[in-house]
Amino acid sequence: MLHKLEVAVSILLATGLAVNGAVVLNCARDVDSANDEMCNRPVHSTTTPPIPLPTSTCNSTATPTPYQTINFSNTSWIWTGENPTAGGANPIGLRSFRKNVSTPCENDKCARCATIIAAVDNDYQLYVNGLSVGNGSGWDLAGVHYVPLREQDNVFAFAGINVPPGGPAGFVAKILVHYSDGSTDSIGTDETWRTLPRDTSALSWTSPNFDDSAWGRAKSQGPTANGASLWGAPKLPPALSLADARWIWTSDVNVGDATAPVGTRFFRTTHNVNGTKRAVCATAVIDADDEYTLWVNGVIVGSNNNFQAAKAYHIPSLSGQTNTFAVNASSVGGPAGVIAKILLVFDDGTTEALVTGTGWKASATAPVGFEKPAFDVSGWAAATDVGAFGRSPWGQLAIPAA
Ligand SMILES: [Ca+2]
Repeated sequence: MLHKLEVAVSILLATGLAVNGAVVLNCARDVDSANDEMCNRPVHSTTTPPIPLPTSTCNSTATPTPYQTINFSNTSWIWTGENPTAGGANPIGLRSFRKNVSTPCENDKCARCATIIAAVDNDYQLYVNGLSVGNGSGWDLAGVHYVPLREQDNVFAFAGINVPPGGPAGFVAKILVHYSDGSTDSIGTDETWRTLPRDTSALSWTSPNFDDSAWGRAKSQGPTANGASLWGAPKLPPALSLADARWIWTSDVNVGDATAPVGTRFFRTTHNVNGTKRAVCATAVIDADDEYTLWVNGVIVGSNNNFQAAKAYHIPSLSGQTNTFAVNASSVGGPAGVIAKILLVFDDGTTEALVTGTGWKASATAPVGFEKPAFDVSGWAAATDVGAFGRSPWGQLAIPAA
């Protein structure tokens, strides 16, 4: 039996998602039942150490590309099969789903990063090669996650949690693998995924070394095509939100100005890795009024001249420690601004967002080669903040879907 205070705590914890970083079981309904001891336990043994990525042996020949939108085509909602009726009610609690993906690393084609979209009834936590890389809730709107991969063998592990009052349970994901030569593969949830029809909290099941060969196969709860299952096709979020980025320009423009001098301006930021982790790849979303070119480490990422529509890019290869992003942007009339977010992915599974703001450097003039990492920006001023994302006349923009 739990005391009153403990009951209150377990109800507080019964949000189904991260508490101090650990996913907990959702036990509000059965606080006095025999399941008490299963409540509020982490989804896997926290003693499993993350296994860092080995140093790459593969040349990366991929170049930055427009972001490749993924979708849930050819995937199924899956669960354990504890209820043989697809879309039927399932027990409350945590279930585990694993997929081992082995791809040869040869001829400079090796797995490097992945984009993952996922949705669930009700909550999920995502692990890649034992690294906790994200979580999400709900079946209407997918989550998107950017993760580092090992070169050959990768294990994708999802904890799916059916929260009180239980009812149907389903999980769907699509994984887009980016290779070092610029090619891609996609892997979706289906009946090849491994699962067990019970709680696995006591197992180190998120570890890449865990042997799941004795596990059974997931059971389809219906395809993701609209109308073909209980949940249908989840909506996709933007590749990245720009909500916390600022419009910037040079100091000849003030916040909210409706006009700016016609001309080209130059912007840079350099990110240095903190600690021993290494940067692997990145996703960028950028927009400018009126046009821009974006570089990473002196290499062109892309350019555009439609201020009403942001563009997204996949940056397949970063330098491990220091990465420089440079933008030139031109205003041909009316207001002027640049707004961007760049999400860096590190080899320990963490990510960090760089957003435009006064931390960027800006200049009204720049010599040839200003985009090269070695260029000295010490004479440049801080960029001028000309407004929050959403300000008039740019509004919410059209941002490519994940
Ligand atoms: Ca449910």
